Amino acid sequence: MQRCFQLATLGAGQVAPNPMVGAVLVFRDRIIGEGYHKKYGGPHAEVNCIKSVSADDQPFISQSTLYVSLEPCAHFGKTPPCTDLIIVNKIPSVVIACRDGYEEVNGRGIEKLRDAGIEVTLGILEIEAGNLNKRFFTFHRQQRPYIILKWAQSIDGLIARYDQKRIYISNDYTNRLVHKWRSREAGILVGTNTALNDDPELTVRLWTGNDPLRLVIDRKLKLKSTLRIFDGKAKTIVFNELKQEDGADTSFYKLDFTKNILSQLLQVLYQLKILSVIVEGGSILLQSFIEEGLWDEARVITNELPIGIGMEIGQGVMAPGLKNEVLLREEKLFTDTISYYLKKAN
Ligand code: AOF
Ligand code: ZN
Repeated sequence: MQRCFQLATLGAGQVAPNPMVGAVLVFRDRIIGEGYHKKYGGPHAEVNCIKSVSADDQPFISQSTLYVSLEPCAHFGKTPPCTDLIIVNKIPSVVIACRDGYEEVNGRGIEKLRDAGIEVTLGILEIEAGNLNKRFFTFHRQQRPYIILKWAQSIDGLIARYDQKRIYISNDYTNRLVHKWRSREAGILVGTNTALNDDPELTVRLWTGNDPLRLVIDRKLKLKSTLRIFDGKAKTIVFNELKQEDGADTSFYKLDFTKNILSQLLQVLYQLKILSVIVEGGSILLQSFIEEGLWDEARVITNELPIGIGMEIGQGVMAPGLKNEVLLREEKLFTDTISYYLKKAN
């Protein structure tokens, strides 16, 4: 199963809104096939696994055990059901890490296998499997994207200057890591002032991978089209109260700003099948996610250099304050410390 997870992870950033899935076929303690879901719309892990079996080993398929990190699907989606493939290949035993939370599947795959007389073992490394596809499971269970809050702060807890001049807090190594993070998420969100003052591009440049969908809140549509987020390098959605319009590079979604906008915004993202979103500022927007308990993970970068030497930030905008957080781990990248937090379960 560990090997299934390793394989599954190779699909990171390529398979959303599908989950990452890996499969391994074992005959008498020997792996005879391996596969993973490589690309959205492409063959599932089980298909690639069975296809990988060499001609010499093919006679053993019907005596092997299939390990798979997610319940095999039982529905016709972009591809035919994996359960049928398993049944046709007469695989006698299937070991599954966890159920598929997608309503089209959700237990039906397991049922179908058992009905066909296949021995099914469920729940092997289930927690790890849940973590692996935390975005997918949160999306289907909570009907909203998985939300990651991210910010960089100085050692005295400031994230921006009062005079709105852009400052660079995290170092080059951390910036590269942040681009890797971006490549793993389906959407990236900033507030109006961050888009205006920092003029961020919000793309993946220091890493390879797909750009997330750029998301910006701009109630009165005051952001100029010369800003980098409108450069057409990736698609941008503007949440506003004035217009609704679908464009090739930029789309506009109307929200009711007299009501809670975060829940409306997340509803739109859910409909667009955006599995995850990384919120990169500013402080007010980040804090509103925290206040409403609408977050799953926070990644806080702290530049450890003393003020005056490292950043000369002076007085500025205070970093958000987390609530109900658990510190998962910390890592050091040269002058930066990166703290990973999870929100406590309600
Ligand atoms: C599996 N093995 O490797 C994956 C599964 O549109 P489709 O046909 O690609 O189906 C997508 C759904 O299938 C997805 O929402 C999830 O429930 C399941 N993903 N299932 O048996 C796989 N990636
Ligand atoms: Zn499948």
